[in-house]
Amino acid sequence: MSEYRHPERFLGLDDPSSQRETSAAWILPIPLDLTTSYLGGTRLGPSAIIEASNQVELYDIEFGVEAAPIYGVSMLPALHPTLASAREAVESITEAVNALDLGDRLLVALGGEHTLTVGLVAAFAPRYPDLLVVQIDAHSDLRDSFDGTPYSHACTARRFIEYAPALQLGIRCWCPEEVEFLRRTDRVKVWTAEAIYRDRERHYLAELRRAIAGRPVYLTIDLDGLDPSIMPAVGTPEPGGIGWYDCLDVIRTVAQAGQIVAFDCVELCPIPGGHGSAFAAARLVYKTLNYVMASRGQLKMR
Ligand SMILES: [Mn+2]
Repeated sequence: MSEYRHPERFLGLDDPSSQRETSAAWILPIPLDLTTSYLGGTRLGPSAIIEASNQVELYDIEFGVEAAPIYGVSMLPALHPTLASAREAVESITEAVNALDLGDRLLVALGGEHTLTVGLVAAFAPRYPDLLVVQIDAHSDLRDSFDGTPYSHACTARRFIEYAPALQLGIRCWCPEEVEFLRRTDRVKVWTAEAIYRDRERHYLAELRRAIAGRPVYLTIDLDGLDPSIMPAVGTPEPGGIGWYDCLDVIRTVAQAGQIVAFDCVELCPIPGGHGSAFAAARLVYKTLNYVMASRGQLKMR
């Protein structure tokens, strides 16, 4: 495995918009790639997103400004979890996040495989007792165990709902165990990718708003939740995913209806010629940052 490297700046921001102390958002690259089951390579996801971010246009038409320099984005050194076991990797992420002097800054984790979300939710749940997880994903990730570990990326949601209940959007792939679990749990509410696609009146956004109801939210974006036509570079591309504008609608609604305290963007698995996926991921992270900063009063909708 080659040494992990990524560019030093996010969105090409230079000083003073990227100073650690004054930035309202901190980017934490976590190049974890331990339990990936199909195509490996998610450890290269953070560097690809950061590199692509330097090509993203800073002007955001929804807000009518070059948004990032207004609130500031600083990049933290990459977090390399302990790799002794998946459980220890997750625990080391929680410890590292707990050691950050975040204040009320927004933490943005870039993965890396989805397992890392468990460590992050475990860090944030004690600070926000009413925390909800909103998960954009093709998979419900509710298996109790996979490939011999309860900390596989296929078990991500099953583990984090031990800390906070979840709203899942974009799901289109289940196993019988997950379907059965969904019948008996009240910890998970699902909007399938097909339901979102067929709901041309967007009633689901009002339901989502009601389900969030002002609560603190941890948002986890598994990029395979998006349709593979816009996001082919993922380990397990499933057809029929969320479209770009539907995804922005979801994230905008979540940011307005609740308070996003942290988010992650995971499972980018760079493939040759796949820079379009890295760019879409970088653009999605930037849009999410802007929606959160707008909800915090730092930007105004035009
Ligand atoms: Mn997934």
